[in-house]
Amino acid sequence: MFQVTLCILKPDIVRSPHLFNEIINLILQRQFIFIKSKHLQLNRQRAEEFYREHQEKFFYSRLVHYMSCGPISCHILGRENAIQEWRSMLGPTKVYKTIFEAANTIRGQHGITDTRNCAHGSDSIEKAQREINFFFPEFDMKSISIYENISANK
Ligand code: DGI
Repeated sequence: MFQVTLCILKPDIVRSPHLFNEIINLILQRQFIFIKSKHLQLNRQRAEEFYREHQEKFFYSRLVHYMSCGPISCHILGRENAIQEWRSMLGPTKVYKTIFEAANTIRGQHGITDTRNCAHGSDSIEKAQREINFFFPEFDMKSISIYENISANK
């Protein structure tokens, strides 16, 4: 099934043009299409809102600090099974786990710590909708079929 997902390249990636280009190329090689892209910097309040499901967790404060410490790059990605495909390219949330099971993933290659894990991907259809709406409120989910056709003709 054709799906859309939210991809965020976090501050450590955006501040390195070399890594940024490398990851964009990897995404293109895996047959994703870039439907919309935005560079922006979250303020603390917006970062808190994006991660509010984690507000009771011990890492919340450092997560919010990290996500608002510099520009991030947000993308709506589309392809067949986009949510799971992008998550599997990303690798596990916790970077230490990549040492054993997923060294050859984006987090395995470029994640620095569990907080600074370099990139984000939505983990369900509902989350993808909420997260896309958070960064791209102007995006009409009903327009997805247009991108499905573009993707099919690639
Ligand atoms: O969807 P994910 O980003 O893979 O994972 P998530 O929604 O459970 O967590 C959101 C972010 O919070 C994650 O990308 C990094 C951070 N995080 C999650 N678990 C931990 C964590 N940070 C630290 N330091 N320790 C954790 O156990």
